[in-house]
Amino acid sequence: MASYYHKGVINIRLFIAINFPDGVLDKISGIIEKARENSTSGRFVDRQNLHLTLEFLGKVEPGRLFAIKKIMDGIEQPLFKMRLAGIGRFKRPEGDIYWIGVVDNPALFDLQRRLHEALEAEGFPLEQKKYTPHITIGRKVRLKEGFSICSELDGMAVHVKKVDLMRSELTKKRAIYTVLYSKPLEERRKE
Ligand code: 2AM
Repeated sequence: MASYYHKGVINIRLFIAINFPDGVLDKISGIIEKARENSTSGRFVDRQNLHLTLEFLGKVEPGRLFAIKKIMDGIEQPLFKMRLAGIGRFKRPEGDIYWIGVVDNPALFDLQRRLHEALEAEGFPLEQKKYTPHITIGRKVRLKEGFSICSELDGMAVHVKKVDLMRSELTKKRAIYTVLYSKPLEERRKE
């Protein structure tokens, strides 16, 4: 608890993400359900928590929210299309992490890089690891012998029309994510 407090202010845990339309969430949830039925253990991500993170900010003073919104308002990236890729897995002794990848996409990487640079220039301490776009679907997962998660959405198009500032509250049972602010991406201007 102590780490939430700094000079008497309660910090909030934030990240910036792309959330998905219902059709995409339905498809991913279907994959998760099959995996859940064919697993012996695992913490699978709830439908409403599925997202693609652009930047994880960690604990931030509420007074800094305005600066983040201003940076998001400055995004010049027009709306774009990305495609989902296959299932990835990080092997872990306690059970594996499974995720859905995204087909290499210059608009996505450009958006992420610009956000990252703008947030850093405003003094937000960010992680420096290489950006690997992924949608986590389950953690600590052990699948039944002989079952492997089949993506079914390889190549599925996702139209990215907005970028969301998310609050993350960690409870004992689950994470609760709330959209605090949305920045709509604009139609590409006609020449
Ligand atoms: P993950 O799915 O790979 O765990 C909210 O926690 C989102 O921020 C998740 O998408 C999570 O990615 C991402 N994230 C990135 N770095 C994080 C960190 N150090 N701690 C928690 N979440 C992080």
